[in-house]
Amino acid sequence: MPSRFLKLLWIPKISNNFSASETGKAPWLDVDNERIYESLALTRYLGRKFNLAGKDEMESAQIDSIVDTCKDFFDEVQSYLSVKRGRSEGNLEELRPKYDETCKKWYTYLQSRLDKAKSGFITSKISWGDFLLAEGILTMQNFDEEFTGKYPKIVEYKDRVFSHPKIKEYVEKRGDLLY
Ligand SMILES: N[C@@H](CCC(=O)N[C@@H](CS)C(=O)NCC(=O)O)C(=O)O
Repeated sequence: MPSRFLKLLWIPKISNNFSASETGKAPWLDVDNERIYESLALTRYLGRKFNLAGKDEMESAQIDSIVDTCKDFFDEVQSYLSVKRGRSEGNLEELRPKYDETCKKWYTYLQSRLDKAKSGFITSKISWGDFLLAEGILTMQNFDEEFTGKYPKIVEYKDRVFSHPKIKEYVEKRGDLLY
């Protein structure tokens, strides 16, 4: 399974050994005697711990909000992407108008948040939310050959996040991830 999921193994203490999971799901994060299940809960925890969770309560709320909105977006386009990836049967042409409309709505909204923040990120400085959104944009580029042409400013945003000095080397070294 050459996916981003396995890459989590690079990070000590994040595990995907399903048999050790009390919920039957991965990933989880072990910290001392505590265990955090759920990808967003553990990402949010790491964001707070490493000062990547917004400068105040409002910024933290805006990060949580846009991440939840992004999750809804992917739930809505799932049926199209799943057929596009060859994981399920379906008629791409029939699914395309709804997919296009959902993309337009979500990426127009994301662009408006970026324009409002003026920092190049979703809040006044880079946050865990930007990491998550950038990964989602890479996924869209991987599966929709028209995406970059349609949303060049959104792709610029992803490239800005990935060229941040603290993650640039990691992003370059991890290689292509088709997920
Ligand atoms: N809401 C959970 C979903 C986790 C999830 O579905 N993980 C998959 C792997 S990506 C899993 O554990 N699948 C095993 C199973 O459902 O049996 C999260 O975001 O952490």
